[in-house]
This record gives sequence, structure tokens and C-alpha cells, in this order.
Amino acid sequence: MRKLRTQVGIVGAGPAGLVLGEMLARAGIEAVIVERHDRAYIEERIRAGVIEHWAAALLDELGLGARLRREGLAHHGIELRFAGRGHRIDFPSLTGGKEVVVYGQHEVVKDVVAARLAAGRPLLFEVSETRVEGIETDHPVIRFVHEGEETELSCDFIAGCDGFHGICRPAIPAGVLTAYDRIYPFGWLGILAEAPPSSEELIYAWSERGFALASMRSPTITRLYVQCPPDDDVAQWSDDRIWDELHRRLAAPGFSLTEGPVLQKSITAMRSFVVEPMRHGRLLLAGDAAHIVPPTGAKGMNLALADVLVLSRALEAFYRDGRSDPLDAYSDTCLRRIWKAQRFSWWMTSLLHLFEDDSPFDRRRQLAELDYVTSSAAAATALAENYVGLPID
Ligand code: RFL
Ligand code: PHB
Repeated sequence: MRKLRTQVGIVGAGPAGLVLGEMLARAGIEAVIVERHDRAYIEERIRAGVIEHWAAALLDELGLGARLRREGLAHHGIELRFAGRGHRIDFPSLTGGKEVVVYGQHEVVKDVVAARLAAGRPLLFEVSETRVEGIETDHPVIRFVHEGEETELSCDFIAGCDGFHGICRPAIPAGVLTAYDRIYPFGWLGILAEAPPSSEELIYAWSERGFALASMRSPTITRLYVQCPPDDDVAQWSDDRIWDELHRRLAAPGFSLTEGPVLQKSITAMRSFVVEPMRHGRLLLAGDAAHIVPPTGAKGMNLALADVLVLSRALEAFYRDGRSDPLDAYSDTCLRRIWKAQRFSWWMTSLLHLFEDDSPFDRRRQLAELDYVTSSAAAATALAENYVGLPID
């Protein structure tokens, strides 16, 4: 058996684990990251696309923002489209100059992996049989098989950054965690298409046929979503059917949707989920391992980054100043902001989607709320300040 030792063992090389690794390195704290998949898989997995104002600044600060600033698209607003008309929410004027950056999550992953490997910091791909032990002691251990060899990684702390389906959250003994959950009665069918975006900004559309979203990845690639049944089969969605649905849901005078070859197609279920607390002993959960939001508010990756910012500061206080109080406060500090992002994601989802048991009253109420949000400076400000990202502290 191979034996390794580090200060912080990180399970999972998603945005949470990778960015945590970089922040710890900057603070002079050693970490080893173990990842179940291979490098190509994590670098090609299409997921989130919107980076909050502060999160882009954090990546700059870590020296990871060069390509994001060069190739990412700075967005100063979004459009809410309903009843056949578009209404713009302007971020800078409502938030004191803030914006978001449209840049694929997998591009962030590529940038951080490249920086980590170039610096020679440990990142082990294709580990299997990962388990965590001794989390209630001062010497927790991550065990896994890497390149055919059983490996034991001794740590001071374990960061569970292994996503919603990982092994860290289930390693916490029964009775410790309380889970808060909501499953929505729909999913999103998402496509990536080789076509220039039809609009300069994202369009969130309410329609009689259900929600649609027009997003993008670059000046030549669009990312589009339509609300669909939660258990729908992607095989039921021919390209023609998808384009037809997108045309109908996004219709507005003077708008034309650009089509192009469909490069990728998938269905995502929608849920809200939080566990409390996010720490047990020396295991600290971060990102999707501890919480999931429906994608309507574009918050998932940003929440993962916020968690690891709080966590890295707490670990820095522990190693540099011998203080444990920031680690003790980790869960509460994160959860206060997480619940606000949960509320916002639930609200955007409830505002824009067609729920199967909606009555005509509910649909009228949604339209009234959309009208209010796009005509009241107070309501538009509430949307804008949540969308660009609430303060971290
Ligand atoms: P991740 O990205 O799931 O990474 C977890 C990593 O852990 C690995 N892993 C293991 N490694 C070793 N041993 C094990 N036993 C392991 N089990 C798992 C996994 O292979 C993986 O590499 O979690 P992290 O880092 O917490 O990041 C969270 C984000 O990925 C997620 O919240 C976002 O993608 C959500 N999301 C969005 N977030 C945004 O901020 N803005 C958006 O615009 C946005 N749009 C989206 C989204 C998610 C979507 N899908 C597909 C769920 C749009 C969609 C369609
Ligand atoms: C995306 O571009 O994938 C995207 C954008 C905004 C969202 C969700 C996903 O709210």
C-alpha cells in the first residue's frame, strides 16, 4: 500500500475542489486533489456558464483570469421576455457598476487544471473506491485506488468537494445532517449549437408553452434550454422539435432565432437541496456536495466558489494564527448566503416556469410579477443584485 500525507485532502476536481486547491497553495497550505474521472472528462463536461462579478475578480486575483477576460463575454444585463415582449434589466446602473461574465464552467476547470499541473501541485485523476475515514479524529484519511495501487492519504482536514453524487456527504453518520429538499415537476433540455447567439444578452422567456432560455458560450456557439417533463427521454427530442419549441417560446416581434448544427443535447432534473451543517469533525463539505440549486438563477458554480473562499480563509486562520473559530463558523457563514441564493433560485424558477397544476390565476400572477419586476426600480434592483452575486462577507 502507498502512503501519502498532506495538510488538506480534497475529494473532487470540480470548480470547488480545484479553486480551493489554488487558494490554499497561495496561502502556503499543501493539498492533494483526488478525482474520479480523467482530465478530458472534467474539461469537456458542459455545465454552468455565468460567473458572478466577485467570482471573476477572485479568479483574476488568483492569476487564473487571463483567458476568462480575453474570451469570456462581459454581460451588463439580461432580458426577461414575456407576453411577446422583451424587457431589459440593466446590471451596472442597478448594482453600482457590477456585471457578470459568460464563460463556460469547463473553461474555468481547464484554466485551473493547467495552472495546477504547471506548478507541479498534486492532482490525481481516475481514482476509484474513494472513501473517507476517521473524520471524527484529528487524523482523517482518504483511501483510494490510483494506478492500480491501494493508497492511503493522511490529512489534517478533508474537503468534500465531490458534488451531489459524491461519497463525502454519505460518510457523515446518520442523524448528524438535516436535509432540506424540493424537487420541481420539470427539467431542462439543453443544447449546444454551432450558431452565433441571436441576442447579445441572455433571454429568460416565460411562455404559454413553458420556459426557455437563450444563452451562449462564444460569438459562434449558442447554449439554449427549454423546460421539459422531468423524466423526459432526450431521444424524444429531434433537432427539429427542439428548434420548433425554441422558436415558439422565444417569439417576439423583430426577433429571429439563429439555428445551427446541434453539438450536444442533454436533460437536467431540477431541484433545490441543502444539508446542514456543512461540517462534521474534520470533514468540510463545499459546493454541490452540500447544496443544489435549480439553474434558473445561474448560482450553482458561484455558490461552490463562495464556499471554498470561506473555507480557505478559515484554514488559513487555523494554520497561520492557530485559530479554530473561523472553521467552527464555516457552516453558518456559508449557509446564510446559500439560503439567500436558494431563495433567489427558487423565485426565478417559480416566476418563469409552467407548473402543471397552475391555474389561470397563477399564470396571471406570474405575468403581473414579471411586469412589476421590469417596471419597478426597487424590484429590478432586487433581481440585479442577486444575479450579479450578493456580498460574500
Ligand atoms: P462538481 O462540478 O460536480 O464537481 C465534483 C467533482 O467530484 C468528482 N467526484 C469524485 N472524485 C473522487 N472520488 C469520488 N468518489 C468522487 N465523486 C465525485 C466528480 O467527478 C467531479 O469532478 O461540483 P462543484 O465543484 O461543487 O461545482 C458545482 C457546479 O458544478 C454546479 O453547481 C454548476 O454546474 C451548476 N450550474 C450552474 N451554476 C452556475 O453558477 N451558473 C450557471 O449558469 C449554471 N448553469 C448548472 C448550470 C448546472 C447544470 N447542470 C448540468 C447540472 C446549467 C446546468 C445545465
Ligand atoms: C448557461 O449558459 O448554461 C446558463 C445561463 C444562465 C442560467 C443557466 C445556465 O441561468
